[in-house]
Amino acid sequence: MMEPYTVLVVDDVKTNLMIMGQSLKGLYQILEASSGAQCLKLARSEPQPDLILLDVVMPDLDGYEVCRALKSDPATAEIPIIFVTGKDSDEDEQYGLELGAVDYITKPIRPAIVRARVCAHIQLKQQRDRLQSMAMHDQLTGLYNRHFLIECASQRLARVARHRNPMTLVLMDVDHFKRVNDNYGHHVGDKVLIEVARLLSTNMRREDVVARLGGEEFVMLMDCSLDNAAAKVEHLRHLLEALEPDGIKVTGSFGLVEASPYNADFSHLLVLADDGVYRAKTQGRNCVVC
Ligand code: GH3
Ligand code: MG
Ligand code: MG
Ligand code: MG
Repeated sequence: MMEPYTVLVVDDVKTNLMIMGQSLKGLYQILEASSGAQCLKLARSEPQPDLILLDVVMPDLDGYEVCRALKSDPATAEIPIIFVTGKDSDEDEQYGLELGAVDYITKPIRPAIVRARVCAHIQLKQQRDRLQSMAMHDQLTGLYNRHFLIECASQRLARVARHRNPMTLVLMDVDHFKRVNDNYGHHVGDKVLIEVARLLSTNMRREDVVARLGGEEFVMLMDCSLDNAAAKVEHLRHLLEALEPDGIKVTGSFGLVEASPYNADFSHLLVLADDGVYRAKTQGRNCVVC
């Protein structure tokens, strides 16, 4: 049940790698590194290890330096590190923990202790991953939620301001959705929202962000100019019209706005996109307004 979790074991002595590998066998996927440099390389590549067992005394980069490097890089800072080392003074242990390690085990290696501590920390990691995922996704549709959207948008908008990357924000509001609930019930309304969400996410590129802002409103962040986005969204509008989830005709009104270095504030962009949606509604719905 825990197989998908990966533990990276780092030690310059082969026997140590073997003993630790043996003690975790069957519980986790094991990766091995025999130097600090190799550890950094594996920690930065996909799939990322879920935990690192890290020796301290190694030629070249020692474990403390490796830990410092991992903790200072946002891409690896969250990986739990357990030191497994012969350095057994209180000062060493305190130093290791202050560098950000979650635990400190002294050699000689006791396989049962290594296993028990790894299991405990992997369980914590599992819980944290679950909470993190819940905090960023919408429960009904599985899309990103408003909270994540705001975080992600501010990061992307910073890139727009700094590097002039193009970005277009799309707001979509399902037309007369209240009627779906009124005519078919809330449960069917929910199913329609799930189908609409699936259509949006399967027709966007991987780099694009698709989120449920709330209710029957969806936001997409597209890494392209307004013209390109408008063409894709027009296609999407057709697909939505043709979807007919549960045999119900569903359409949407779309408002688009392109971000620029001078206009890179998410809430302001959202107001402008909402204005587009409002105009789409007054123009008879089921249309795209830029
Ligand atoms: P318009 O074309 O002007 O947008 O009309 P509308 O009916 O879509 O707009 P309105 O804002 O009046 O209604 C939105 C409806 O969406 C009302 C609300 O009950 C429904 N709704 C919001 N969230 C959910 C949900 O999670 N599930 C279901 N089934 N309905 C929801
Ligand atoms: Mg060593
Ligand atoms: Mg609405
Ligand atoms: Mg609506």
